[in-house]
Amino acid sequence: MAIARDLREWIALLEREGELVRVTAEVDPHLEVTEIVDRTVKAGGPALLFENCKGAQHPLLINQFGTERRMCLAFGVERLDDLGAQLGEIFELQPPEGFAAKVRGLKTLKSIADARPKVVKRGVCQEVVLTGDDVDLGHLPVQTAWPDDGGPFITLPAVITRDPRTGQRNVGMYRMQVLGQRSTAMHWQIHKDGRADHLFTEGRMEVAVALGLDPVSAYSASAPLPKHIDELMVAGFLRGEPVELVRGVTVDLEVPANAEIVLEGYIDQGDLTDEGPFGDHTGFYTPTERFPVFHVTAITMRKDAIYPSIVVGKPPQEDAWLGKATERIFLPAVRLTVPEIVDYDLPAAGAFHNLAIVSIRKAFPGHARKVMHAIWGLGMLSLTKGIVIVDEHVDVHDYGQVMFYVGANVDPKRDVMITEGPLDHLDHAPTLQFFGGKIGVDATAKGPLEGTRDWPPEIEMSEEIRQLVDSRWDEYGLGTVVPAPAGRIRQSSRRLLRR
Ligand SMILES: Cc1cc2nc3c(=O)[nH]c(=O)nc-3n(C[C@H](O)[C@H](O)[C@H](O)COP(=O)(O)O)c2cc1C
Ligand SMILES: [Mn+2]
Repeated sequence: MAIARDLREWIALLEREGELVRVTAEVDPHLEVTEIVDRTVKAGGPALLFENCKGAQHPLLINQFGTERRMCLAFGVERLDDLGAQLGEIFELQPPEGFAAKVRGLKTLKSIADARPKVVKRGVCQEVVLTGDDVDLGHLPVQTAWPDDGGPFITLPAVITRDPRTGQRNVGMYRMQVLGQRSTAMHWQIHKDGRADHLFTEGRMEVAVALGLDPVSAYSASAPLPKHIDELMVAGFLRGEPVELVRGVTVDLEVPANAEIVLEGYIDQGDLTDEGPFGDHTGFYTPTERFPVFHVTAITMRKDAIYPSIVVGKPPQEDAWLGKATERIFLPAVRLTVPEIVDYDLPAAGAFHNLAIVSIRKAFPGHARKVMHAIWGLGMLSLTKGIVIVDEHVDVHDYGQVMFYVGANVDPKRDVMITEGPLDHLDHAPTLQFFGGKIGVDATAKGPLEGTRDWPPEIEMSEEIRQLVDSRWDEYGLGTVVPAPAGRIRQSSRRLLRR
């Protein structure tokens, strides 16, 4: 499946697939767009291109990622699960045996070699160059999303910085509150790479912000990669084609050549502003906090540039699908360090850091706790507040099934672990910001070595009778009203724990 190479190709693809509606009526980016989008997202509706935004000179694209189907179109895959396979191939690369395996291995190596961004001379993102007094963020249809928001916020940016120690690039998605014609706040949270780059920089730091990228590059800015890994390299790998970059006009940074809009500028050490409040993906307003000021020295654009936005708020919102992509893409990486993990699910309703459901191949007493500790030590997953561990046969994406095992398999005194550690920047529940309690629930089957009485077998119909009923179904005259029994619950890990 073809992957869109820039935002225009992406919009054309969405239109061909019946996944985009153009709205010509004048709408107000102040609150009105949010209400339209909130209803559209929750109904599984299309991407929206608002062509006539009150007070602005540019159209606004929103809800481009708002369904599983669009997410698959963005990445050129049939199912989101296929996303993990691409990275999985790299992690599982073994010295090949036989010709076919060698060819496959070479292909994988080539796709890694081709992933690095490529610097080119010219890019459409610089068709229009505005500097000095011509810079005016007021021309963009920046949304004020919720009634108590502190102002308009740029919500879908790819913020490009450089680590002064290594010269390595970082790209992060950090919202930017518009403060005036030529300045914004930069909301990089305490655990993020852009903030670390800033802390290591003395004096002035150059920053570039790309808006309106091809969907894979835009996604990559939100991917929780280890600091030394360039998000645009991963984008190139996932696209199967390197991201092209051009040199900035007023900054010594490279920016994606295909961007609709680029903001170039700088942040001075110690130059802070009040940021917020902001109706956040937690479903609550995050209060005002001090964050750095970003001064814009140039806006470069494509002709007739399209401005991208996203609404976050009470889940589910569009960002739920960016999160699901991350969940699927990173499963092989998680398994690389914790191979007994079969699958995991971060429910959108848990705002991603509140709850992780993890299925494991349990092999020894206390195994569930080992996996909890591993997750609390793993990249951004370390911020997870609650973890539920289930046996490998449980479908972690079926929350009813998970609740069944949490209810049935758990002795709260024995199987619940309360501990503490770092928490998400935005979590308002803990007594202290950034640090507080964690809960782990072991909902696996237990054995005598874990101090239980005899564990009863789970109810299952015999295969013989299932087949009999299958073969006689038509005779009963029930048609298809009665659904086939849900997936068979396979043997649980309790056998392993029995001596
Ligand atoms: C729509 C959206 C908005 C986000 N806004 C912020 C934000 O304002 N501040 C922040 O630190 N992270 C935000 N994130 C999460 C970061 O983009 C994510 O943690 C990413 O990994 C950061 O890049 P980094 O790991 O290079 O720092 C947002 C994510 C999404 C999908
Ligand atoms: Mn990063």
